[in-house]
Amino acid sequence: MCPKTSKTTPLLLIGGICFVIVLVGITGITLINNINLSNIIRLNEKVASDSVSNNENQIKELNYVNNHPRNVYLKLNASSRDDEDDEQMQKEQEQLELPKISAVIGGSKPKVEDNQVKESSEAISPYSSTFSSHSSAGELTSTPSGGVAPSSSTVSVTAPPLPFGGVKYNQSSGLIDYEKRNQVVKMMEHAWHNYKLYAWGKNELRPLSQRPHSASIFGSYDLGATIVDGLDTLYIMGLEKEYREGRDWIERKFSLDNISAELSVFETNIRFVGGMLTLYAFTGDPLYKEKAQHVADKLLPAFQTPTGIPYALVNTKTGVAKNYGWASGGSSILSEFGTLHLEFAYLSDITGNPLYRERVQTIRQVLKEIEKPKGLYPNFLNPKTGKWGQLHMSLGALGDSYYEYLLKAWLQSGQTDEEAREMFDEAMLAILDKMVRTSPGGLTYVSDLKFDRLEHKMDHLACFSGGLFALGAATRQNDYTDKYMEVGKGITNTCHESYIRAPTQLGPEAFRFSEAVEARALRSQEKYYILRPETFESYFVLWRLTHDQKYRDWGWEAVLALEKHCRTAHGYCGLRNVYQQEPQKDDVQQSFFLAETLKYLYLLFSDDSVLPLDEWVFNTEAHPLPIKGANAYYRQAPVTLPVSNAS
Ligand code: DMJ
Repeated sequence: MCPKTSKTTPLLLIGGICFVIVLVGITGITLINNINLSNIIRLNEKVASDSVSNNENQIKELNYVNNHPRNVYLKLNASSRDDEDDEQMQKEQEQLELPKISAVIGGSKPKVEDNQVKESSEAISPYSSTFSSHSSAGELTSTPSGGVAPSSSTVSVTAPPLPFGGVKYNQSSGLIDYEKRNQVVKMMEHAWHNYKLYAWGKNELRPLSQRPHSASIFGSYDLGATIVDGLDTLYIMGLEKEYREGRDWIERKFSLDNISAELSVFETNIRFVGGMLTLYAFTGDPLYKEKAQHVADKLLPAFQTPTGIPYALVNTKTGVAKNYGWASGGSSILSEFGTLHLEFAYLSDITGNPLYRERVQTIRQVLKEIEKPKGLYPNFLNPKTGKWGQLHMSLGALGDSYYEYLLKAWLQSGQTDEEAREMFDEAMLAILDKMVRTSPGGLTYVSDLKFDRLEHKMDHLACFSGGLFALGAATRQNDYTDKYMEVGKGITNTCHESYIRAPTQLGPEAFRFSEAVEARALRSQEKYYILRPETFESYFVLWRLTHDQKYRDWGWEAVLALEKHCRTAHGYCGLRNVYQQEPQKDDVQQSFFLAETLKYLYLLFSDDSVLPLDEWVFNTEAHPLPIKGANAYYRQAPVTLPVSNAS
């Protein structure tokens, strides 16, 4: 209450006190409203999850090209819709009373403009879109609002119409585990805030010594690797303030011009090009498309070889490219030159410049036509002669993501790139036959093969293949579907075993199988754990495809282990020996910990409608890219220029 009057109290003072009281009241009400609002959104999200059928342990088939309801809808509504139609769709959606989910992703309002590139001066609001719930299976709805300041360039490619109303997409969904998911968000905040504090703009953080770290793959320059790699995870988690800090840094600081860095073509592609492409798909912000193209252009000189198979390293200033001295007589590495397809193909589609796709298509042709020993792909190929180097084969280091990109190129194309799927099936059948084995204790593993000799050793890196086999099974029904799924589950189980057989509950870099040991590292240089994501990636994929609770339980075990052994006051470190009770920490917070490890764990505890697997395909650094024909955020440029004009 304010006093009425007083002879001794100056009127001005009373007025001031009243003003402050009113101000505090208004602020309080606003805060309470905001808190209530976010609670309501969360409640809606929970209700939405609870209301759908939860078909436990059923494998979902992801055959969406012809029968995905969105595609059916798009075909039926091929002609562009005007604003009136949009309004109508909005009304229909309201009538359906679809619950909205607060998980934020996506970008500027998707709207059909005769599939044209549109000049626009409107601000892009990357937080303006929300997932609608399961009856529409993660369709993105948009709520235009003010937002991020306009970027330097204002060209944006509009997205196709979203099928509100008219289509009922009955996708079963898992529940959201809020408590566990929030824990992962807190881990991300801890990792990011400490990077920001001690290594901002540098590549990675050294949490123990609280200073920056940079690996040679980043060419000894400050490229903000953790920012570019981690930004889409922040976006998915809805950490808006942190996202904006990162975007701002990229806009103001990120450039490869005027530096003479010797970059890894592979690492730069999967982390920087891949990261920027995902951010472009999410937001439609042209900044990211420009940066993705800028980086990819710096890599192009590496492709100037007699075969078109690129070198491993390229200098950003001189364009001089070369291979690693240790790689089998000047060879390029399968997992490196074979892991460019998703990013380069998508870059061509959003820029209208076919050059990038042509470069990776050339690599594809070489690999398609070359003779493969026993149907297998060796890890080394000489870019000058087009001949294989040492006949070492692996689904782990030096081979891994090549196989991943065969399946995913097919998925990304909306299952139209049949050549890629055929090459994938041929390769995986050979691997099943020659490299996948079962241990005496019944553990399925995929062994490295050197010439004709099985090593009975599996890299942690190969643990991604549990998810890969399962995804291969879920996306095509054929003679090998059941085998793929069985092996996918088996490998994921084995990787879990490699974790729980260590006192830290974290898995070693490589593990072996013999009469004496199973799923355990034997050599000291195999016992470390560097915050790698591959095992959690498989938990995530298997969870999405089966809804078997054990995958979430395993993921949670890993969260607890990371918190116990890898967390420090200033970020997360790897471990030097997972078999010690109190292992020494390695003092490096890898950028892929933010890009992949925490993203997959977050998604593991999220609802299926956050990045549905029939709309998004993850690059090998866990940057999700949209699937053509199934995802409104593909943002394809309408015109593909003839190569002579484009290059
Ligand atoms: C990541 O950079 C990518 O997943 C890559 O394909 C292999 N290894 C690391 C993480 O372990």
